[in-house]
Amino acid sequence: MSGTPDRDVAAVVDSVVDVIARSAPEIRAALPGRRVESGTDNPSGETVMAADVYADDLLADRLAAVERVGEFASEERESPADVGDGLAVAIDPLDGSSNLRSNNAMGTVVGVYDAPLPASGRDLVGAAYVLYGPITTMVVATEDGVREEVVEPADDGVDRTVVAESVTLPDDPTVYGFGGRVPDWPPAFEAYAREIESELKLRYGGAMVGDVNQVLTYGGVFAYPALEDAPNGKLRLQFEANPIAYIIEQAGGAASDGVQDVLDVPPEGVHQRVPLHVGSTSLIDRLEDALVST
Ligand code: AFP
Repeated sequence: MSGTPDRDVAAVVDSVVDVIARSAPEIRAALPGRRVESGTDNPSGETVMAADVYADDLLADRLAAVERVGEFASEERESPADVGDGLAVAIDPLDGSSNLRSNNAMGTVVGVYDAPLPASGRDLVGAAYVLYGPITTMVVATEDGVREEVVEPADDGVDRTVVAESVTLPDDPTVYGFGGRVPDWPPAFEAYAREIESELKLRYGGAMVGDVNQVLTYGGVFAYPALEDAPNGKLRLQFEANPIAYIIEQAGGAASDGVQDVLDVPPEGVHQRVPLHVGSTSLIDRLEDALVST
């Protein structure tokens, strides 16, 4: 798998992103009728909504059929599936599905790795997220940079319009959003949060993709930190943290688990969790200073 010629890698990433884009209008259209719990939990022990199942099944079938995709893994499935020879694809099919009942933002996250899963973030060759907001947008990161597209349904499937060719975080940070409950934040993170909240505007919607997109658009910091009772935080390295870290770093920002670059976190398990802090480099540097000084 590793050492795939660059031209092949780019073509496979394009094919994977095309599947995500073509599926987005169908996933969005399926949401209204799937706002109920499926009755099952995912491997992380979280409630699975009917919409999670729909998105996962749709994307699994289509991504497994992409030429030169050899491995597929999902936040909703116990272990990766061998689907042939080629790159590895890891997805969170519907991020923020708890927001479905309250009709708030949700997303789909995908990472393409040139290594067997679980893989290091350094093995990512592409990543993307779809944001189901007032409009459907898709942010795509490759070695060439980050672009934003508007994705709309069309008679023959989907209309994709690139609205920003080279997305970078603004120089001046504006917003922040921190997950978990304040009483569960370790003291060092709480002290950092108090500094940040005196400087920036709170934007927290409960879906990582929506909250990260605020940071990408306006500059700032998003974190789902280590908690007193969950030292590895909540977000999954393979499906959420690595792809988001790759996107933010390709856009000129930074991503940390509190101690090191997220992309350097050693992969130990497919569903391993990791504290995630991403955004403007200056704010991530301050976070690491705050956490390592304790
Ligand atoms: P769901 O997919 O279960 O809604 O979880 C979303 C998520 O994984 C991530 O998108 C959010 O940043 C985080 O959880 C929100 O967690 P809290 O509900 O604890 O704030």
